[in-house]
Amino acid sequence: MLDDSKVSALIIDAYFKKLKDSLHLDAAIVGAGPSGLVAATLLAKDGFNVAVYESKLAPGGGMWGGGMMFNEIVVQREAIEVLKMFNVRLKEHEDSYFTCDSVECTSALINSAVNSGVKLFNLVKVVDTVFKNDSVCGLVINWTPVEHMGLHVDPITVYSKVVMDATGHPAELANTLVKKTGVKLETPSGGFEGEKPMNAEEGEKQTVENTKEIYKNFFVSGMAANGVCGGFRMGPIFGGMLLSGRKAYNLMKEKIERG
Ligand code: 48F
Repeated sequence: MLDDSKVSALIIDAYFKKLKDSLHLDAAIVGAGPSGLVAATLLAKDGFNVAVYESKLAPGGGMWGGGMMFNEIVVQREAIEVLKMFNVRLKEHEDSYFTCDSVECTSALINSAVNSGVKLFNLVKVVDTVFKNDSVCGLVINWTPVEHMGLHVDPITVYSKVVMDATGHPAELANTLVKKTGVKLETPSGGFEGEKPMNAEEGEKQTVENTKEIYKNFFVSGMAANGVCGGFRMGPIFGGMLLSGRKAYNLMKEKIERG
């Protein structure tokens, strides 16, 4: 006989174990778009304790819908080796362009992340950083519906050796950090530069160049990196996002190991 209370107890116990195991992390990544998922998966594969927080119900960010809801994406040759790690099928075209099904690609990234040991918390919105001794050392999290409904409920905190803003176009966390602390970031002006208009060629390069530690223990990847550092947007070509995720992985790994 099926016992409903057992079903509830199993869900609660499993979730609370995940939550409790995430109070002291090696890496806390905000946003489950392509750059955040690639970085998180590679770190978890190396045995680091990694959590990704995603405010929406479905992780995957801006990759599901391809370009204007045509669910195919373009990836350039330089990024193919990253995609191959996730077993995504690709179709090769002339001039070193590849396409893949955006639903297959997005679900493969999500599946690999969870399979590699990333603790993925959907419906959780990151609302702030924890800031001590002039460095970022954690995140402030709450349920997305609490934030959306404007309920007067305090969030909770998690600590992490490194934190990454992978929130895409809004670069929400970096923006909040600057507004609240006035710290100087590793950007041309030291402040939040803001994203530039569309220029796929420049944007693709810049999203990788701009992937870095912009403040102590605080990294940016993907479109958030271009938002903070003043790079161009690039539309439905995703090589830069994948390469940004891999670069972020290398930088964060080095930082965690250095201590
Ligand atoms: O935007 P997104 O896919 O990030 P990305 O890795 O990739 C950008 C591309 O998808 C695309 C593009 C390529 O040409 O320009 O836009 O830079 O995913 C960011 C994720 O972060 C979540 C958001 O719901 C999305 O899934 N997010 C944003 N703010 C928060 C958040 C927050 N405060 N807390 C938790 N999740």
